[in-house]
Amino acid sequence: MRKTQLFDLQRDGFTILKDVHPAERVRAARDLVASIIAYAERGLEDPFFQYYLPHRADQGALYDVLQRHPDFWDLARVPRVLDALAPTLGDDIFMYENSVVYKPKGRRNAVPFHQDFISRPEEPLKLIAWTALDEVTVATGAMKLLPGSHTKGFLPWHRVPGETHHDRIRKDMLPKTEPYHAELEPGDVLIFNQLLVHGSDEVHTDSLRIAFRVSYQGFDRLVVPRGSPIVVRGGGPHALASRFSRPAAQLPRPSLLKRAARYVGRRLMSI
Ligand SMILES: O=C(O)CCC(=O)C(=O)O
Ligand SMILES: [Fe+2]
Repeated sequence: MRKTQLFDLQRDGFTILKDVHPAERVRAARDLVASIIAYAERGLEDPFFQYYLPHRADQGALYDVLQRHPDFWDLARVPRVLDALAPTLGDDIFMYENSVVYKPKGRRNAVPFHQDFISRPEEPLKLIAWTALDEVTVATGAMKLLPGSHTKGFLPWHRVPGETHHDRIRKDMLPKTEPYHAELEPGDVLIFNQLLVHGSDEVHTDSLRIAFRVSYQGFDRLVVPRGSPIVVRGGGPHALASRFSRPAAQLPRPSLLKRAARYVGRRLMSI
């Protein structure tokens, strides 16, 4: 087993959990991803298109796979990962979004230095669990992490329209920290704070360097970018009562116009 330095989520902005998933689980997920990529590359219909983001096999991103393929639950809900999130997020945790990321050969597949969800700074903090399904080395495109960069808040950034990873940290504002290359074995999990500056180089190897990533949030405020909120741990009536104490009858009702639009939308969807 490769030796991994010890990193602390609070201090460094990331940590690495070794051997979280057994080999059979990783292999099953890896096979599933291969078939999803093959389907996406054929350009077949996406029955989920109105709820979830379309897969981008050309960019090495398959979105919202957990909602489409419940087998991913085995990777997303493992106690060791949730236990590592709990000191930061609390005991009630839900999934914000999830995706599979990989390095398609022959495509521009570099990921410039960025912080996750930088265009939504008003939202609650997210932690990301990045599960290696393949061996991850410098040669196959390991994530480059700037230890401690999460302590500086959101950094000045700019958007490059038309690029896959369009939002990136301004080069002159990057912390002058030596990047750590997170080399991982299949089944290891990298957990990082969304504020941690990270990216990865362009590589072209036969390994697709597939990873399954989930971003998680606590219950301070429920926000999801698309689809529905999905509770990953806790969230029972006791937690709801302690956080959402207003009687439902007192909540503001959506306007007549909104209710009418929703009704028409539902009718159209049932056609
Ligand atoms: O796949 C990569 O190299 C980068 C992915 C990334 O930025 C992320 O998972 O947040
Ligand atoms: Fe990222």
